[in-house]
Amino acid sequence: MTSHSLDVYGKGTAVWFPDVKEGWTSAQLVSKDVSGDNVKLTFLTDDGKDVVIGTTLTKLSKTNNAELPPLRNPPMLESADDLTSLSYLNEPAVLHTIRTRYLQRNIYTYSGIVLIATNPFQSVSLYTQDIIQAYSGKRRGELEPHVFAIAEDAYRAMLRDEQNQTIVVSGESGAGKTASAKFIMRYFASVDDKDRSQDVKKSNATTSGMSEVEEQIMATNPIMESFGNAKTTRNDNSSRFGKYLEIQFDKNQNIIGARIRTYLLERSRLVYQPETERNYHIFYQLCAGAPPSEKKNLELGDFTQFHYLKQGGSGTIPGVDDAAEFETTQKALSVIGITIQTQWQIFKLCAALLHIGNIEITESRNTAMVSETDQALVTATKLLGIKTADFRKWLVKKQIVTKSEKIVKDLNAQQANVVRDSVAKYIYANLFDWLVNVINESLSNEEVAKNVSSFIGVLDIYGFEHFKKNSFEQFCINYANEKLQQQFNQHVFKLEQEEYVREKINWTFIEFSDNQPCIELIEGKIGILSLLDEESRFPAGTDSSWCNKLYQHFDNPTHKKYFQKPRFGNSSFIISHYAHDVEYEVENFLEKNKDTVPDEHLALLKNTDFEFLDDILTKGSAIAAPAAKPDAKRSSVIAKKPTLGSIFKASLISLMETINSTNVHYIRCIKPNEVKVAWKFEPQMVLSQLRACGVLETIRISCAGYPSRWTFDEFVQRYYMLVRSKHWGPDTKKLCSVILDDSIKDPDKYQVGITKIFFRSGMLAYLERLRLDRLNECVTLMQKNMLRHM
Ligand code: AOV
Ligand code: MG
Repeated sequence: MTSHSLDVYGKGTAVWFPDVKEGWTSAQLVSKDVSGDNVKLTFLTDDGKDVVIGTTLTKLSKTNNAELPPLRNPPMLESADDLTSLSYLNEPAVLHTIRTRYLQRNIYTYSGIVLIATNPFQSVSLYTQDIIQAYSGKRRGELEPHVFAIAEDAYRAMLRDEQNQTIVVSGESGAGKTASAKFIMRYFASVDDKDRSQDVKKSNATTSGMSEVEEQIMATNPIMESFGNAKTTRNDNSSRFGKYLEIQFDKNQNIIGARIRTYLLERSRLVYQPETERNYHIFYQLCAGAPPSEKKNLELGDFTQFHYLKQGGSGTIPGVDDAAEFETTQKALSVIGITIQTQWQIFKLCAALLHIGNIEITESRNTAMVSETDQALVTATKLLGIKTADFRKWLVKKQIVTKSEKIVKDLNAQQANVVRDSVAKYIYANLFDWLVNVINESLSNEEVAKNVSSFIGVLDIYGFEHFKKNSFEQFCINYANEKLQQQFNQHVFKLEQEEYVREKINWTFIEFSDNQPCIELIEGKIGILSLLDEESRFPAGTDSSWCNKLYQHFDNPTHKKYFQKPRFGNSSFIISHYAHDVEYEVENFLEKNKDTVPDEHLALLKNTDFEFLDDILTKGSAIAAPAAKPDAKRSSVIAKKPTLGSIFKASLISLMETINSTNVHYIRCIKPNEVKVAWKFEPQMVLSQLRACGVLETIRISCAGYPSRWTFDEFVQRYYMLVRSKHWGPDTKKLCSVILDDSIKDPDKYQVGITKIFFRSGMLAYLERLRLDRLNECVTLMQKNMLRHM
């Protein structure tokens, strides 16, 4: 045997060994003994330990060196800005590169088509106007990896292919999705592109240099965050709703509008916050920032005065001045075009909700009671413009309608609390949707919509969550992330490979982990959600009867890989998500899914004297029970009302359709440590995120594959000028091969399929350069000719 794959392991060769704390630790080969078939390798790790590996040549060649430690890259490559350019592409190499770069304060790294962003947890000077300008018009790879490069990429692709684009930002809670999405928005709003028509900017420019609509787009951030973000244990500014923002361009590539679609706002937060968490920012801002006269009118005080604000125990966030934030929110509302008067109606409604939360419900002999003179009751109903006595009555009683009669029954205190909270949640959800509608009307009216020629969408949803106690909200959030992960898998792996097969190009199939079974478990015909809906419709259904059905259906060998019954107890279930196993407590799932508000309350609210409340209940498209019809057959009305789970499922499916109809770009945010400390890198934590989000597998495929592809027609139309005109003719396929032969010397750089040509990464940039050179030549030639004839 002359040559063996063992040859790459020479004396001094650097390798990696697994390490509990560091993830991987480096080592060098110090001696290599081969006698006959036997092999003995001795390594010395960086922390001074000897590791001896004994094996045989036969085994090594059978397992393709699987027993030997993975190789380490030469130092020169170790801070490469694209992981796909590493010689040895293994898990330790990827981790080490991201780590090395992060410690050099480079938070961005490419991984083929994906941008990896590692949260610095500190403000970094990477986003100034100069830097925005620097990325404008540049091809990806010309400058350091950056979110701006991804934004520019999307913009160029929109121009070139006349196709809508989506930038999907993903990562776990607190990883930096919302921050990245905002930088992308800022890029589009502030970049001054020489190619773009300047008419709009000139006529509409404001002091910031942005056009009015660009300023409005930026103003949506503080508004949406005030009403939809909150402090959680994972993130001080955690998004509690999902958002798809479309930035709309006209045919001259000017930004002319925007549209926001939101996904399931977490409602339970309004009435309950776990320890150390907060309610939505807006309430604390209002309490801290309202001027004395308004405070008096709305009977507001310190946040500690309100049950809805103090349950988490921490009402302030280090480094955040709620009063100052309140000003920012107000300014942003004004920029969107919401008058000061309307703003105070919004805040009045918010105050009313806080007072609702303070209504004291007591119990005597199993019957709930609310005092007629309860101050919170009086204030809340006064602010809401509804009848105090009626509201009080329907807090503690319920009406049951049968075929022949109506019966009024007493509620106990616990039931009354649920009713009270349901009204507050209902109003807030409507207010939130109303705000989104107003923003959309102001950012993209019918006139604008007519002129939209394409859009770039930015998706920023709530990241994967895994708390001590997980409920319906975490279930929905993780389900959404599971769908996104699948979209990514499909994009990068499945569709890629299917196309190679379809186009009959030379290609070996690569395995990838498909999470379809997990999604099927959740949203399938007989899945967790459909069983939940079914149980929600049973009058006698309870959380635990539902839980038992889950066990019946899924606690078996077929579903074992994704569903488990916990070892102890009968009130929770475990799902093995792509990122993590999560145990969900079934308590309140049914209630949260049904999200019902008693008809009597709906009718009361409808009859309000407060016009604004009426407005948001009509215009806010929140999913409420249909307007109460006093003598309609209630049971059938309720049966038809869609559940939150089913609405969420439908909205996710439609989101996936939208995304799949666009050209997608991916940003993966990584949270480098649990404690939110600047520049602290916890290798194990990063590794598990890299594994979970498929970065490692993407690398494999990008390297082996052909990321860019053109149809023959498209290719000829763009690159015909690279060859002499005598070759030009009607046979496009033939012309393609002439152009390719002439321009690309290395035949491994492309493959010709049945309808398309496939290129290795980097080739497109190369062809574009040739094209530009050729065009410049032509221009020079023409100028010379003109001069000669003058
Ligand atoms: P998320 O959107 O991914 O979590 P955020 O974008 O809110 O996370 O980021 C959390 C915090 O990390 C921010 O408030 C910033 O303090 C910091 N951060 C993130 N990226 C950067 C950056 N590029 N530069 C400086 N600081 C940054 V959640 O919404 O919880 O899933 O539901
Ligand atoms: Mg967020």
